[in-house]
Amino acid sequence: MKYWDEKHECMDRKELERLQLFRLQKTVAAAYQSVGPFRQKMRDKGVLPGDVKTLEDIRLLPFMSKQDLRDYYPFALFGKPLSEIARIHASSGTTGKPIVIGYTKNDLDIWSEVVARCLTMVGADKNDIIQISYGYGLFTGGLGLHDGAGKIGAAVIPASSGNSQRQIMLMKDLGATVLCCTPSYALYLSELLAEFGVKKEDLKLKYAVLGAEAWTSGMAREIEQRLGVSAHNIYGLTEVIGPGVAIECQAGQGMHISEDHFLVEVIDPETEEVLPDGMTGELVFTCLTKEGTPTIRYRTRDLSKITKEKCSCGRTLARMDRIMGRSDDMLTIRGVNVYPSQIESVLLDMGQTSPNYHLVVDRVNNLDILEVQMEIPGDLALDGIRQLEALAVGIRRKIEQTLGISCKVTLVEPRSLPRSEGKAKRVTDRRKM
Ligand code: DLL
Repeated sequence: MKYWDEKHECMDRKELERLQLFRLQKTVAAAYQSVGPFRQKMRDKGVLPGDVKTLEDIRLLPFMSKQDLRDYYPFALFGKPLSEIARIHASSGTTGKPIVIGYTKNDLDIWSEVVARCLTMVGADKNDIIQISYGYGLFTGGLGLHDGAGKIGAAVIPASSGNSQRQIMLMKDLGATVLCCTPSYALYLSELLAEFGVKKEDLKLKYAVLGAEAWTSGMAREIEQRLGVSAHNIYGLTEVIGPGVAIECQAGQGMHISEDHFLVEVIDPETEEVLPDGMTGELVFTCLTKEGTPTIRYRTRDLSKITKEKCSCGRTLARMDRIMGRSDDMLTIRGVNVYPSQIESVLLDMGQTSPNYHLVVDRVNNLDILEVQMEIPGDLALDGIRQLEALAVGIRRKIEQTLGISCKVTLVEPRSLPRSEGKAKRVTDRRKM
């Protein structure tokens, strides 16, 4: 099957926009009525739900941020009474209380629908065996993929994250054809496979559905090669719904956003001005059908750009680029803005380097210092000191050329950097400690 929901995935854009406007007006009116803090923000701006007459009028509405979800923790932004809430998910921030999102039964149905769309876009169907190695629990990855995989009728292996040895046993013995996990975990599993002497030919994997953290196309190619899969980038966030907001189809030219449910804008994070298609900025999402926690103009902090050109796969849904970083992950090192993904790209472009790295930023004598710790590729002999030195110098030069900042490159032993079963932690910023 090529499409899960051809009507909405291939809709004429004018028709799609009419549907979006209808749903937007309904969502804004409902939120105005049921969510006190939203009503107050609208009043502060002097806007009424009836002022939204065109899609552009969304610009009249206030933004919503993670801070709002913290300020009104746990339930004040819910749009329905608790008796109508069927599930609660949460996303933990770096500090303090998590943010909490409530889903009605209807929200859960829509979520499984969009994830079913995503899995179909990748090429999966009811004949597949889908191993879900995202964490099950408050994190949306496990249960989000689970319900969508169930909807397409596939056989689901709810492995959850962790216990990597067992993951490999399940994958091999049960003949999983689709692996869902974070890209860094997929890479780690590929290392373990090599260690246990399991070849990709011993597995039945065809597709990997990877997301929840930033990763580069270089890393995607590496995973494809190691696992013998086609790797697809899946995007989403708890505040919007969870995984399934967007995914790469088989054409691999960006991630299709399910725009009949999620209206996207790209803004300049500084001025908050809406940017034209094709320009990089912060993604802002409005959920057009979600009722448990109405989400209007949510500022994601994720940086990307979008195109509305029809894709060669036949879908008219807008496509977003791979996330290049988060505005709050951006490191400012001696005044230069640096995203971890830029360094990842440099490392992978060098060909012979392993994609396991960690960045340490510190301040010594009032000067910012960047250290790039990178594992020595397994195929380089540890005693080949000259070779190692040349590699370190090569990487340092390349980073300096690309980013315009100097750095120290430290090569560490293979497999010595911490591995993650969920989202990888790539940066230690000692300046903030
Ligand atoms: O990570 C939902 C998810 C689960 C997405 C499984 C994909 C697969 P949160 O924990 O709320 O939700 O984190 C959301 O993760 O704002 C991005 O910064 C980042 N993120 C998610 N997907 C991608 C991706 C889930 N494909 C935050 N590429 C988002 C880059 C991603 N970053």
